[in-house]
Amino acid sequence: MTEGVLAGITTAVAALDERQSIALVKQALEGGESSVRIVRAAQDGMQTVGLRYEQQDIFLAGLIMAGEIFRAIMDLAQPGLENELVGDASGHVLLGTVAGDIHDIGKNMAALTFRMFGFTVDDLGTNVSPERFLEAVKAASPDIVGMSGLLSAAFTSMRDTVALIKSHADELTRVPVTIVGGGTIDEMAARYIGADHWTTDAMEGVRICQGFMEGIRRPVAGAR
Ligand code: B12
Repeated sequence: MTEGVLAGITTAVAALDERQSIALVKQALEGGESSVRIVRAAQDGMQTVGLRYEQQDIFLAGLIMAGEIFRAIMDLAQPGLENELVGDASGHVLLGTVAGDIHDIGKNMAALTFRMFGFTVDDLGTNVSPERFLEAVKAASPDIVGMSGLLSAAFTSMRDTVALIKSHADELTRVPVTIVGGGTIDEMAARYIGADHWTTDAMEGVRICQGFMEGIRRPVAGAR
């Protein structure tokens, strides 16, 4: 039954049908469905919204509507996410949506997921310039710099940010690992950006960073 409800959520979000999206999310939650799976289903619907926009089947108002629907779904799913996503990783993440981009739904989800797994997150907000990232890296010495963005133009901002941080490595007490995220990033974009890691999924991003933190904590063989 729940697979059908999840598919219904994807379809309702894609159709920008707020009432149906909310009704199905409530039904899924009441049926004991995982909040992670519910949010993933909604995220798939958002991809279709993007395609509809590209094909000029919907316009800017449709994107705005999609954002509102996703927010409403997150309000319902968040308590469940907080129960499901638990971990005791520690590590400090500096996070922001890069210059020129104001998409923040994914960034906020990434922030929530990192926090749920025990990371400390400093969220710099949206439209964050490379210089602002560097300034914050110098001030806070984070383990990880996470950059979010969905626009093609954001890939250039990500590339500039990664390059600026690397070019100041000798002034930093710790060179942070860099990870970029966003549903429009692919292998080719990732290669262009040059960050250490990339992902289109917040959970996967957290796992990558957990692995990185474990790696730096593991004592070197033979060391006292
Ligand atoms: C909703 C939406 C909007 C809303 C955003 C609301 C908000 N507050 O964020 C509004 C209406 C503001 C908007 C505006 C625009 N948008 Co828009 N938008 C979308 C849409 C439909 C969904 C994005 C979304 O929220 N997805 C759901 C979230 C949860 O997914 P996500 O972001 O991928 O995040 C997940 C992972 O990627 C990951 N993640 C994200 N960041 C990070 C970071 C780290 C470190 C980690 C580890 C993980 C991680 O975690 C999340 C959960 O798993 C997309 C379509 C798409 N394919 O994405 C278009 C899309 C991104 N928009 C697009 C466009 C063109 C625009 C506008 C230029 C439209 C216009 N003419 O004005 C403006 C740009 C404004 C700007 N300067 O940024 C295009 C971009 C095309 C391109 N390649 O450049 C897209 C792809 C639509 C399309 N197919 O044409 N948009």
